[in-house]
Amino acid sequence: MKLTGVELRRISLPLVSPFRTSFGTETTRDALLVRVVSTEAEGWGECVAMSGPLYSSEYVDGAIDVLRRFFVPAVASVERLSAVGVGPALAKFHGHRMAKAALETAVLDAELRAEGRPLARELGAVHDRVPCGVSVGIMDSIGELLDAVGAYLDEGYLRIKLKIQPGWDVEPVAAVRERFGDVLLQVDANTAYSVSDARHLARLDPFDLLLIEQPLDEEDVLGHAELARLIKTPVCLDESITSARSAAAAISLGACSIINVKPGRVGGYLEARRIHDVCVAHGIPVWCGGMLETGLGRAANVALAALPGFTLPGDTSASSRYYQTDITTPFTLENGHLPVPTAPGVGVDPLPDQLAAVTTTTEWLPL
Ligand code: NPG
Repeated sequence: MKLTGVELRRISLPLVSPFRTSFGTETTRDALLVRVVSTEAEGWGECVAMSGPLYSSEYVDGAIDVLRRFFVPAVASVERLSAVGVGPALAKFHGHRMAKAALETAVLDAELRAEGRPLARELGAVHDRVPCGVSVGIMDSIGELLDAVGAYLDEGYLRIKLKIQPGWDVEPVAAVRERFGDVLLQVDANTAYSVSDARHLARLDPFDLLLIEQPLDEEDVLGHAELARLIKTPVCLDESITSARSAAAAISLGACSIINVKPGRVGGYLEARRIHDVCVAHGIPVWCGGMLETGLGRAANVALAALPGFTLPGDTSASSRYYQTDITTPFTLENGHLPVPTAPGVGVDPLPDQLAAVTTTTEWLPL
């Protein structure tokens, strides 16, 4: 494949309700879309970086800069580019995995579209629909939280994830358990605790949670191993897992018994599949995380979540959980599941009017 140009398109979509985590509150999804144009086809990738470096060190302006200055020129110089060649072409550049993932996904999408092959089949998917959970942000009151959880359960979500932080943990979990019985329930701390909080976190043990996600700092892998020995709730890692290698190390150290796979965090769908394979080999369940993706990123995440090792419901919610109007045909929940796209590539296209309405800037990089 020969690339003829790359478009960097920034979009801004209002969320249907503010999403509060231990690192901040999002009211609008400020995101970057990468479109590659080749002689045979075009392809799309969604960059999951946020406006500010709060979830990880990456942020949208940084992603645009590194793509424009380093990554796009590096792939432009590759003869006969294919998706598997993107990682090696960018390997000399440190970090910026979300930006790398967006470019690799766009190239992969173009390649698969040109060959008429769906992403799900390419990755090794074995299901035609995936079970869906929903991530529920921190709220001002328990009453507000119970209303939100109740509404999501009424819509059919099969698993609830509660965002927690010091001061908002045992009480909301207890309230949700009491009101909604044995619903599948897990919590996500986004690094808000330290290992000295182990005794406090053990107070979550009686609630039979599926997992606690990333309680400690992303670099504190040994701390997670220690915590895992002190609490009964299974420890799941998110931010700490940036590659198949770091997944293998965390598993070997006993730092986690479950892994959240987010393709953007790990540099793309090809590395995400390698993490899946490492986890399957170790008997570690995985599930697909979410970063408030539009329909474009969601389509690819749903394809990944259909691999055999994804045995827990993902943060792969319906479009309506995030946006009044998505930029693709909306994903809608059917009995708690989303359908795996079957069309070539990521399997969905941005709707031109919707896309134009939310675009804030576009930059065309001719090659
Ligand atoms: O459903 O897409 C979704 C959101 C799931 O909670 C969710 N994502 O830490 O996993 C996370 C969190 C997140 C959202 C992180 C946005 C960073 C940005």
